[in-house]
Amino acid sequence: MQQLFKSRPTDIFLASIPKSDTTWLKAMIFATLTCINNSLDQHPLNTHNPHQCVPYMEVEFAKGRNQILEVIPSPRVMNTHLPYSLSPNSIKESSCRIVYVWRDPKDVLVSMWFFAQKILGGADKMVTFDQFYEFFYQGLNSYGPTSNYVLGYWEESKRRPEKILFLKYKHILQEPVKYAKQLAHFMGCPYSETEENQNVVEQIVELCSFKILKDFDVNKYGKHMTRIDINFRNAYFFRKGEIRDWKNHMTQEMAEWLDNITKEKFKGSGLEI
Ligand code: PAP
Repeated sequence: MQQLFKSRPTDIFLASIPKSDTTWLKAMIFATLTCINNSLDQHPLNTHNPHQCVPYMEVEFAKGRNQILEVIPSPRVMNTHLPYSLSPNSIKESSCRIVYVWRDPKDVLVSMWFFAQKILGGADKMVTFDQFYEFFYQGLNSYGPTSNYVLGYWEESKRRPEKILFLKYKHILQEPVKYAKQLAHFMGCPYSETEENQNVVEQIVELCSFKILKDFDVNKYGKHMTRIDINFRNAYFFRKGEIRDWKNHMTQEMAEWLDNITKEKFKGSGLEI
């Protein structure tokens, strides 16, 4: 992928640590780019899971299907879970844009644990929450320790704000319309005054909301990835969609330990939990 992937200046990448909110941002970015051509009650998101609408770059490469990425018309939207340091140089060097979404690592951990339980199935493969916490605490997480990961994107977003838009899950949840507008502006397709007056932004936010997306048949009963050993149901990408669910799963002490590591790593960076 490092050698073969050629980024286009118009590309938009969604980057995140898994379980940070990729599904929602995929829906928002895709809906923003396609709302002009679709009435929202007939929009493809009514019948397609957001992961079917926006390809996952490294999975396409891993499956040898990278040609699929070549034929997507511009502007292409893709997601990646790669740390910034491992992104292909062509992404770093081109004027393409990256939307990064960050979530409190404690909520990422909880979300990841529930997801892992569902996809791995059989009790023989299960780890307890406490074991999972221990791995996470040591930085043993898919794609690496979360603090190092996020700092890579954070530092670059400070250096090149025109290239990386750094968003936080909790902020989007609190003010989705504000962030939907910021997202559209960053992607180079701001809403027109007419669209704003017609409440297009509010309608897109509603379409992409947890409560609406999760109830579409495709997201309740569908599948979009097939692997013999792993069971990926679309429903697994919609669990609670809340902040601070960690309070229901870890002790205050466990939370403080994780926060202390994060704060220590973030020291001097300007980034806060
Ligand atoms: P991925 O990295 O495997 O693609 P991702 O979408 O980043 O997963 O994370 C899933 C989380 O986003 C789930 O969080 P939870 O387990 O704490 O509930 C999921 O519920 C949440 N999520 C999915 N869609 C939405 C949405 N439309 N609004 C808010 N949260 C959402």
